[in-house]
Amino acid sequence: MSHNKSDPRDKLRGRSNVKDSKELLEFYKKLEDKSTTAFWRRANDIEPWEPITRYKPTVWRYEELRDLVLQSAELVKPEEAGRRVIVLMNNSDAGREHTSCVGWLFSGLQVMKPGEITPAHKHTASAQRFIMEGGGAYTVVDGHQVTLNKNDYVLTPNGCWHDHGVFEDGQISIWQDGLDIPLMNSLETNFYSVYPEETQKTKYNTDDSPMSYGAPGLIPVEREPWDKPYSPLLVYRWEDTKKALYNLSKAGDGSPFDGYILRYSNPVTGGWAMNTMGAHMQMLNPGQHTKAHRHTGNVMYNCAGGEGYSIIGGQKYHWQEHDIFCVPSWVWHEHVNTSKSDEAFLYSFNDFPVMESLCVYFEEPLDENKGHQKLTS
Ligand code: GTQ
Ligand code: FE2
Repeated sequence: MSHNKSDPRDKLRGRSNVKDSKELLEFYKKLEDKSTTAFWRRANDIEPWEPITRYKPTVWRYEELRDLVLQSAELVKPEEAGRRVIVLMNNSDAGREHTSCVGWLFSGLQVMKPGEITPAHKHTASAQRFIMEGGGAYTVVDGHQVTLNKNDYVLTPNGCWHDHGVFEDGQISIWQDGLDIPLMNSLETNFYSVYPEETQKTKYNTDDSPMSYGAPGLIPVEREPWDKPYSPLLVYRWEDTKKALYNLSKAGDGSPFDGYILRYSNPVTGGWAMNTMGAHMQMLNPGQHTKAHRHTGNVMYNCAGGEGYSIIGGQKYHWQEHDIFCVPSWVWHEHVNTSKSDEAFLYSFNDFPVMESLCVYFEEPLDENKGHQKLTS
């Protein structure tokens, strides 16, 4: 966290304001020799007045990436690559250092052709996937096979065995993976194992998870009570999500910052579907321009339909279907649907569950200028 800008508040009592002198510089050298340092030399950097993200708003345009992703499918085999994924990296030193798309979130585009599989494995990192293209794909999570179609949202909770594939009669499939790999590596908690066989044998009927837990407000009673620390619903179908958004739009005004927005939740607890990452789908009405706010926590967006732009940190970033962009911690943002006739949909995933469980989720609206940012060129 580098805080090089001088802030007039740094002159206040309680801030570090020590001038270097010859004696002090000699003293600092002696400290360094003993693996120590003087707190006041670093205090203003490590105690910023407010969060200073090292990540930059970044856009990944699907038009530019799609061909490269498809090329990867010709160049390497998924079983050789382990996972054939093109990683999205934040346009910043921190992004490259941590293989991060923003903050502690990793993301990449995974492609699979009909008949291909990704070998079974598990890791401490949790994963979620947003299906951008294709059909006739599936994943197997701890023996539960889940079929996947466009705009479905699917979970691979931490520690679950998983392998994926596309059926022989399916279509080439591209999905956006979101994992907490940078967080797990920063916490130094990341374990990885390979399954004894290339793929898991499914242990349940295909789609038993959505067929058991996918009906709104209804939880099966004939099963063992669900006691795992993540959602028993492993896939959230686009047709259900879309219907729920249109219904929500008839129920009221929605959020001033996000339009109509739904959280993918654990149907048993109502909480987040997984412990470290959450996700939303939101809908903006034709012409809607939301108000700006900012919050701690990092967000990766994927336009699930429609077109518009977001103003992030005072700059405009246009998006259309399947463009991906990020909003780093504590950066102002607002969204605009530029169509006069069609709704716009934004899928997003985030690290809010981490922020909330550590009691460090903070949020504020922009008060000035009627809640809209001034554009900086
Ligand atoms: O599909 O299991 O993008 O383990 C990165 C790591 C996907 C996966 C990624 C993974 C996977
Ligand atoms: Fe994985």
